[in-house]
Amino acid sequence: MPTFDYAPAPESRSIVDIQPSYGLFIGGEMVDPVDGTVFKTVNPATEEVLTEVVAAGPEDVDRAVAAARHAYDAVWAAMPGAQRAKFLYRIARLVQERSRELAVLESIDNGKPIRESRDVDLPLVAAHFFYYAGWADKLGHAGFGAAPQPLGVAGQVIPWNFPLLMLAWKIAPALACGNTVVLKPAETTPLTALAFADICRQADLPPGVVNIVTGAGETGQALVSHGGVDKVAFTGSTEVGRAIARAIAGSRKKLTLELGGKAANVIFDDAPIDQAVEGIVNGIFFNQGHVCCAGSRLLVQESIADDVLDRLKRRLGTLRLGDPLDKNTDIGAINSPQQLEKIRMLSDVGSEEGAERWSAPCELPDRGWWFPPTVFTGVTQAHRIAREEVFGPVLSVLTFRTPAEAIEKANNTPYGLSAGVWTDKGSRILWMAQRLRAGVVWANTFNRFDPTSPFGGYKESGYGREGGRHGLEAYLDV
Ligand code: TAP
Repeated sequence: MPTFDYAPAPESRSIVDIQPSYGLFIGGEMVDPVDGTVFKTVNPATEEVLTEVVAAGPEDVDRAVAAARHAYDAVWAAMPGAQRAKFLYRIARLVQERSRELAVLESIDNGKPIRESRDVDLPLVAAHFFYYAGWADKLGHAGFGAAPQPLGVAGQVIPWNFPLLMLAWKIAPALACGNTVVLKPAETTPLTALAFADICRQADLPPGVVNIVTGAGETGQALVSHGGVDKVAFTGSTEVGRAIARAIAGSRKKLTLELGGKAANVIFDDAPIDQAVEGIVNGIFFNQGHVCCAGSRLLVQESIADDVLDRLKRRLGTLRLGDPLDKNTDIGAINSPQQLEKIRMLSDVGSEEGAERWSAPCELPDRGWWFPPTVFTGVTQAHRIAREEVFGPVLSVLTFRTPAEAIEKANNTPYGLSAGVWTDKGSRILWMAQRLRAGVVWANTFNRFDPTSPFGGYKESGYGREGGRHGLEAYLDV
């Protein structure tokens, strides 16, 4: 337990100016919907209604796709790469200039701690635009032929766990390659995408190059199935990813899917235990566990399991849960009541199936949606909490005796997005990395992201890569 209490250190909200309602960003302007309806977006930490946004209808989506097509044909595709790069650099600089405002807005709309939106999300958003700005005039040297061509209009649908960062992952490479985009943010986190629309205007981005249509699943469905879209990029659940793959099968659309995960974080007995415990905490409790590549299955070598668990529980007792805008907060709010319900349901199933449940002793605020950091021990591979993505602050602990057993258990999942290995031996890291069926393998660290590094999955975690040189391929006609 902490030896002293922290005084509250709230970040001021005054930097954020939330309008009473928002339209759609189409053709460089905020416009009223034609057939859309409106819905409210809520602060998950307080249940306060923040503003009203549009659920775009099929005609609105049609207008956005037409604006993107016009911008593609009239300006963007033919623009020299060095010119496109200037716009991307400008966007990156504006994101940096407005990063405090965007971080506060993200924390209000999503519920994530300001420490994370300020120190992780926003720096990575800017880094993505800087990185892909650098590629825009060098596409002929990226390994996809001497003069690779863009695809056209990209329809992009993103989830709520890293709203602005997922937007950057989608928009930066698409624009660098000469495509125009229509992006749909998640229903519960539209506000930073709408702030990004304002950044596009500030950057003088030609109208229609970026279009933002807010809405729920139906809006996403209308976008990905629209006949004028050449490329679909989706990040979200495996279930919706499957539906999208079915919906566009047989069309000429190119598709990338970044889906769910159930990563193993493997701790060997020669690992530096204190660092590994920090890695476990960062792996599953970062962003309330709403992370596709979260280390949600801890595989710990049997001989050190008791020691690791003791230290882990002690460490979890020091995490502070509460106001996302407080700079001391480690664990913020769960993004929506639906997600909280799913976390509760799967945790209850964990108990019913015989796993032992432990939650960090912390008070949950009266209003808003919260779930304490929770650890299940005595978990077997048959348990649902070991197989299904909880997408919350819930860790399942399994043990192993030999490296071969660790590999077998780590790979025993329909997913394959990421994995972590903690050991003192470089040779073991390489041995493990060659055998783990995961798109990313972290060694003696976890949840580290870099725009230069490709990210993506095996099996039901999807196909295609985002980030790095590989991320260009998804937006080029190759
Ligand atoms: P989903 O429910 O799949 O939603 C993702 C996005 O798709 C949202 O914008 C959603 O709109 C929209 N959508 C829903 N139904 C659709 C349909 N039929 N057609 C087109 N679009 C549709 O996922 P989520 O709950 O927001 O996010 C959590 C999941 O995302 C987790 O499984 C997580 O692992 C995964 N994820 C993966 C990655 C990578 S990089 N692999 C990164 C982050 C998250 P609404 O907002 O209205 O639901």
